Amino acid sequence: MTRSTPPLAALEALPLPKIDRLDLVTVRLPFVAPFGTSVHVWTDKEAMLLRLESGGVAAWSECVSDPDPFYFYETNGTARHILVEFLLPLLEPGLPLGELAARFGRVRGHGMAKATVENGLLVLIALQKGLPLHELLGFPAKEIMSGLSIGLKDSVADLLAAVERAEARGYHRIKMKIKKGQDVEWVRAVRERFPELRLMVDANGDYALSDAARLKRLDDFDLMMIEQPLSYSDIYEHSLLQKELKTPLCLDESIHAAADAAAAIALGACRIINIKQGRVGGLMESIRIAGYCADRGVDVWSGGMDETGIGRAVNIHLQTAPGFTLPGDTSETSVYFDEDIAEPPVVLGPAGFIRIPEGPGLGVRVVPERILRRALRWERLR
Ligand code: OSB
Ligand code: MG
Repeated sequence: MTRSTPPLAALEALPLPKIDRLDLVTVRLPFVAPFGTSVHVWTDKEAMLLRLESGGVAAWSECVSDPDPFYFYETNGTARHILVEFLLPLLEPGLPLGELAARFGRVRGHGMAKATVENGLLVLIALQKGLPLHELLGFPAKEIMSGLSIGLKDSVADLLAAVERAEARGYHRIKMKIKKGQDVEWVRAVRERFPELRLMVDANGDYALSDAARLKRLDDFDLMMIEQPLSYSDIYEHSLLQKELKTPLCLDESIHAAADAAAAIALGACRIINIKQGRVGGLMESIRIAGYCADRGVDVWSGGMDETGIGRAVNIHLQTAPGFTLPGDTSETSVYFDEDIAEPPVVLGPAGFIRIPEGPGLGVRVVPERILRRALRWERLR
């Protein structure tokens, strides 16, 4: 039953290093352009970073929550609360990572806060062993597929221009955001202009089951999938909708853990799953879900939270795991930031692929001056 399930046991057995110093730093980076969705328009990235230091080695990790609860219930504020009061006090030198995950299990939900710690520890251990993160996870390097998420635009002309730029750049697939009243005609315009494009849409939960007839019209456009058309917490109604549609549904917001993926698959609520490592509680749960889905013929891809170079690199390493068969929301840094806090930026290679950053840990270098310049808050916890 667990054919593709990779050896998580090796990761669960890793002993925690002794943490000499712990810092939480909140940075704000302006976006190159506002990012519009059916739930909110973001104009900058406010990210909470965790810095773990052990024996002179420092690892950075990014909490993927936003300052607001418009996409997901966790916020930078709730994540800070959960980290400081409940998760970080559970760290203990020598404790196996799997036992830490079990201790974290007592805290219900708050996957983004949990992921911040688990991912940071994995990066720290990788750095200490001199291994690239993907190698510590147990997966060989490979070229990572690219994908771009295009936000809601003010006009069809703007949308077509954005798609044209992305297509010329070589992205492997393009996702466009939709919302009620900005859907069928907008998708039609893109499809007519780009008949061959690998195209999908993301509604971020804007529709109700009573909109099924409208959503069914999207079947005409050969979309790879429709992401989270119905409510952010729903699985059941997606299963009813999927029966009505030819186009595969993909769940994002509704999937918080392997158990949700199992329920969604059993109910036929989707044929594809978007795994955001933060939303599901970290790299290990992401690998578990991807393996579970692979065993059942369900494709998965890595979502994104318009992360800085730290979270972006985590998503890239994750995609070496078995099961990540589709291009994800892994785009070039320049789509979001003129200047990131990590180097080098993500760029697309000639065939649209992304190379895994080389070197131990994430393979990217966090630039301290840039963090200092962008820091809203710097809190030393230990
Ligand atoms: O629904 O996938 C989403 C960004 C923020 C919140 C939710 C979503 C997104 C994206 C952008 O679509 C993905 C990215 O480029 O990182
Ligand atoms: Mg989504």
